[in-house]
Amino acid sequence: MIPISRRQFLATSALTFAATRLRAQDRKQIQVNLVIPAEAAGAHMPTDFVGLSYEVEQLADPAFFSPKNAVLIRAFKALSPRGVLRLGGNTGEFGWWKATPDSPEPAHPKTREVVGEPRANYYAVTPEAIRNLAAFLEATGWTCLYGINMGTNTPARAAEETEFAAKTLGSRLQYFQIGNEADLFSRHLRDPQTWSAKTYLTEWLTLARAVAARVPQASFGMPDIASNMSWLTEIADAWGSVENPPHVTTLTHHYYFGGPATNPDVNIPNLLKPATIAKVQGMADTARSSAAKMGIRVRMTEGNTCYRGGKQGVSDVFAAALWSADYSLFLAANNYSGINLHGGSGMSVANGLGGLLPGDVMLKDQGATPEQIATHPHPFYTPIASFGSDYVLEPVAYGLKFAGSFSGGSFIQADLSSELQAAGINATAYAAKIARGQLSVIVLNKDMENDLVLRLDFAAAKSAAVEIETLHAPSVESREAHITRAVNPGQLRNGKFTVVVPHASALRITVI
Ligand code: BDP
Repeated sequence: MIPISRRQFLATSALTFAATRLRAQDRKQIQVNLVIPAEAAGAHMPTDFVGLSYEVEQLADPAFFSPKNAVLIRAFKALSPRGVLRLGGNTGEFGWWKATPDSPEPAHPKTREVVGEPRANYYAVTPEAIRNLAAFLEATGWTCLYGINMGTNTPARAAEETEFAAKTLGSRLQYFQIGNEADLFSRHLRDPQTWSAKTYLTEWLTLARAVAARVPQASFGMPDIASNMSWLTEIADAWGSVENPPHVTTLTHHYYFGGPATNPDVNIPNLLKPATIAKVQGMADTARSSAAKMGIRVRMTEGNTCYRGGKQGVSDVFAAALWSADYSLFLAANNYSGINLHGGSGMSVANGLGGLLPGDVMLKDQGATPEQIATHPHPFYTPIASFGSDYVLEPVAYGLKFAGSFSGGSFIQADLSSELQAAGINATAYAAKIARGQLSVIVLNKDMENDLVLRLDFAAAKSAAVEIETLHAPSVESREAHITRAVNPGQLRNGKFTVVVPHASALRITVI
């Protein structure tokens, strides 16, 4: 350390003090009053709303989702006591079912090698991997959505694999998904001249029927599209004329805020601005009305901040926690049955994307050595990251966990976010009657400058005691996130409670 003289020290601290004062002066306190009605007439948030998405290729290492992977089990449980693990992703199209150690690798169909698209890296899915997965789910308390290959599979192999998976996973299996982001198959897996929602549905029905013939109780989620929401409308319109339709319980789609990492628009201010969440409304409306037509629910089965592996400084910092909390609650309030944020090992995600992830390429530009890049253990967006033999929850997972505290509750229909934004603060709020009938409000102050002075009026509160949980970090750029519970934060007075929600933080206030 360079020694510092007292004089220099005083000069530096005076400067720091002046800077702090200046920042504090710039900062405004915006006061808003919100009345929280008691009627919970809004959407119900299922107890298993929270979820993660991993590449199917993760199964190529049977030791990953295994009862022996105690550190990963602990991380899953810390995120949710009843989450949903979705297996899918681009690598899902290249897994083949290897029923016995002697089963020969089948001949694979020819696919096009397209730069930037997933490469045909085939790997085997074995009974051992599925047995370990079942025990891993048992140990975590989670269930799964099991993805099988559509891109390069045959109906016979699909039937064989799902038969084994259904038998082995038992009640830990919610449903099967066949194919990942088939709306993008025209790029490398199918003929762009003929590929459409219609041809997809025909192919999907052939595979699903082969599965249902062998596993009569099989349920399905579909179509797991990347972004072409018109497929949902087309499928819902066509569904009525499908004879003896397989048992589909969930309409599924994906969503990434932006990407890839090299795109300058993928930045913290854009991630947090009100329009980011508002834009998702159209997507949610299409999904919801299509699902209603089919008499089923919607799930956002894969997504995150930034596609192609995420972006350093955006996907892996506290801003991502504020985004994921807001986005999760928004979807839950829009009647989604759940959300699965994508991640996993760097290798499996990179394999699904045809090589080095853009974020890793950028690491190289910042002077990282080839070894550092080759061994970068996780994509920047992953909710659970590996460091050596440890697995830790990343900020984006903390946002999901924080939102998950409403699981089992029902939303109170009140557009609190509009009231906050009308007052000039970049904040959103959701109110719910949670599991034991308690009133609870989550307020996300995504404003990077202004603090929110919130006067809550719980007109119908039956108790005066409150509990406060805070989602916070030193700044939006911090590589950390914390959830802290306040002890004795105060009492309601005539149902009213005033609380400050500091800029770039979130609070959950519950009448207990
Ligand atoms: C989706 C794929 C997934 C990728 C992800 C990404 O399903 O396999 O890892 O995007 O771009 O398209 O990061």
